[in-house]
Amino acid sequence: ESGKEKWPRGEEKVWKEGTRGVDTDVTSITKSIVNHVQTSLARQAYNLDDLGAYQAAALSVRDDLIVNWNDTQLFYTKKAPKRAYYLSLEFLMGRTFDNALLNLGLKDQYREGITKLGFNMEDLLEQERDAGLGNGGLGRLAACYLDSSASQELPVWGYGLRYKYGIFQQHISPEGQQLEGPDPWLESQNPWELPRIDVNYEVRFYGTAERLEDGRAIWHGGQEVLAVAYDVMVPGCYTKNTNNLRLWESKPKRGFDLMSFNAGDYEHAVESSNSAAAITSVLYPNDHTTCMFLGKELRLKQQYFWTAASLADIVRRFKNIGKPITEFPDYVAIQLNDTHPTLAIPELMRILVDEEELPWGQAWKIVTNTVFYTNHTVLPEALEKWPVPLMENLLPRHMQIIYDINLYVFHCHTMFFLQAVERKYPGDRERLARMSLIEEGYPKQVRMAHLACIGYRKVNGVAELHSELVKTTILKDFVEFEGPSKFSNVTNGITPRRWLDQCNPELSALISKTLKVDKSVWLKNLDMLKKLLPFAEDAAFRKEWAAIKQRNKERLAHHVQTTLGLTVNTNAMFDVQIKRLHEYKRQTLNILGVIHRYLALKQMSAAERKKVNPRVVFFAGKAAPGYYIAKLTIRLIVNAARIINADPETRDLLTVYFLPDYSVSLAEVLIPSSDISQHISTAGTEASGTSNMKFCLNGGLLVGTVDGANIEIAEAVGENNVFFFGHLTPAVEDLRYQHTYHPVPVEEKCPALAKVLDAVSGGIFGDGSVYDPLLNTIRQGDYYLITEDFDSYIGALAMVDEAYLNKDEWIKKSIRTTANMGIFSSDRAILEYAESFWNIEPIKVT
Ligand code: B1N
Repeated sequence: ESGKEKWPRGEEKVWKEGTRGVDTDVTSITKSIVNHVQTSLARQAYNLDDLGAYQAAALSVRDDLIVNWNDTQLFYTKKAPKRAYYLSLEFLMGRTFDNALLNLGLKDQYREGITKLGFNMEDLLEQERDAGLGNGGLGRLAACYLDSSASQELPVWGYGLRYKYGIFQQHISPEGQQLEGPDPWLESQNPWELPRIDVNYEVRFYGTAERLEDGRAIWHGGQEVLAVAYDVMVPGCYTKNTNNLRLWESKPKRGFDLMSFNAGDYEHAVESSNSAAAITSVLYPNDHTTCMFLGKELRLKQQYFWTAASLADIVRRFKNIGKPITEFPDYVAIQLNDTHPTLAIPELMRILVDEEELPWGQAWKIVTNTVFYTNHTVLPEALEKWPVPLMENLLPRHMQIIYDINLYVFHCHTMFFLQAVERKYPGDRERLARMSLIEEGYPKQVRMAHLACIGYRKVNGVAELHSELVKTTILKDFVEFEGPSKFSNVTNGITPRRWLDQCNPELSALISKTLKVDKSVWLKNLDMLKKLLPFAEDAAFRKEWAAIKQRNKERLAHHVQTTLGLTVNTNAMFDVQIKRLHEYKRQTLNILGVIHRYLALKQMSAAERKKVNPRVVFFAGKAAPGYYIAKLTIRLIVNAARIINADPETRDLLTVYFLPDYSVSLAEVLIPSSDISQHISTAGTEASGTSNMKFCLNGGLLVGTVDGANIEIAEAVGENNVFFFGHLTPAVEDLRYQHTYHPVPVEEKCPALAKVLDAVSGGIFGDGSVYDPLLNTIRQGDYYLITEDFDSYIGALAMVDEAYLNKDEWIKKSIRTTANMGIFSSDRAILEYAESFWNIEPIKVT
């Protein structure tokens, strides 16, 4: 990578002749596949199954990716542009094969070649396992940003962890309980990564930190673990630029502890090697629930292991350019995806002060000019805090540095942090305590968001409302202290490659045909979708549009039939809510609404039922394994579905499905089939949401609260094309206060909801008492305000029914929605980061 060596060795002509390009004709492709069958897989035509054929085809595509990847990295090294690094504990990549083929523009050729070899493209695509290295939106956002960085030719690398087990597999027991199984995604070999055994760093834990006279310290003793790099190629769309996602795997520094081994202490020898390997063995399956990490040393170990290895790698690459360390911020920008990598601040300080021997003030200036922080949630339970005793034990030097930052770091390079606060607000002890990096208590805790907020150059939220809330709630004191200029917004985005072209190829083709523009153009300039607007008035176009939606519904029905053996009514409206199970996301509101509908249908005469719109409701999503109420919600959905779907009086008009094991790949089938999708969080709780954008891009209409990116979507597509309901953010605090101090029984507040709750308690879906803990969250306290929003929710769904009766108008709404979604491309978002934060520019590999 250094690019300094003389090359090539030997005869340049011989090297040139041997250099491989990217094969684009069908014959070269089939040759390459057969070659991989024979040599890489050591198999033969007569015993090749779909899995083998997939692997051979994947290896063939991988050869092309490697060529582009290599050229890109060499080009970057030579040009030495400023680079940005995206540090994220989660990258929810999903499958790679289809995406790579589309981005390389080789899908048709591969399809032809694969057919000639006697296989079916769709079957091979199904062989690939999802890379599920994330929980939900935050991890998928990181994956979309990588796709956009490469597609927009920006020099951006991702850094993450190579978990041996990704997000757990979800099974649903016959009683409706979620059961978790491991996700051994690396069981069959992964063609999309390149092991880089030679790229490795030692990472230290525990031990002691000895302060020296000159302000430096020496950290020694403890345990050393090896971080080994695995590189995942990230191809841009219709460009040679292929970026890198570097994932770290932990390994024992030596195979095992030889001393103990020789002394006959085999157990101790193996134990220490196991504890090193454990660091990257599994993704933590909790999102938003930091309380579930509390005191989890392994999670803190993951965070440090990953930040330390990534920073060592970044610093080494910078040093290869040969510039003085003071110019670090001119060549490097580091974006921290939430507070998970906040240890980057004390770690970079440690490198600069202890190893590079810079004075503290100069080091601090470098750090605060390099690092940027994105906040993804204002939920108080999600704010990371680490117990001081745990930190002191695991990372003694970093704890010293954090204390130093708190007390001695001059803010704005002139004063100590707390001293500066004290001076600005004399005598305001409360404020001082609120703002300190250390929260008093037993034990004391380090507040990672505060550390992030003083160590970073810019702080941003992920949608307009959320960025405002960050400034007025969790970081209010900091905004008052420093002024608002450091705080800004970049509204999230999604990649139209995966979330339109790949998951909805027919719609993509219709768009290209209608706009008379090749998809390689509009997929990278998504605002061009606006040109679809006039076609909403074109009856023939509407017919094609509707037919594609219908075929996507049938594709989903086929999927449900083959995986679950259930027959879905494709003449019904498809109503979808797919996301992590969480009280704030209010899947409970949805299922209670479904039950309300069911009870209403039961009351109707046969004649009345004839006028009702058939509806199929889909749910999918995982619950954190320790999140009892979320798991109970799944149980209610599954058992309600069982009874409702079996009722001969209503089943033509209402059915409910909980699709197990939600994943990126399942989302790709669900999203293009939706007529409506639900994004119904309590106002002020969903930072942005990104699946809302995916549904709307595919012409599904949005039912939602005035929250997160829903607001900006409505602004873009027109409020008459979305179905809003519920209280607004400013009302939430007041309502919660009333619920706590002046509670009114549900029967009075919302009789319609009370009936539904009584039906569930009464046992129409089996033993009603099972659901008491869930129903009591509504009856008492109702923190997420289901009683407050229920009536307007039911009202919104009634408006949906009415609107759906006029099919022509409905399709127009659908077309207009898609046409106006251009600004939610992650290309727009990543260019905002590049221009206003990182100060990096596109650089086209030639
Ligand atoms: O990040 C997404 C947003 O679109 C969602 O609204 C937001 O809920 C999500 C701790 C999180 N916020 N916080 C997390 C994930 C894992 C974890 O360990 C917190 N995820 C979000 C993208 O901006």
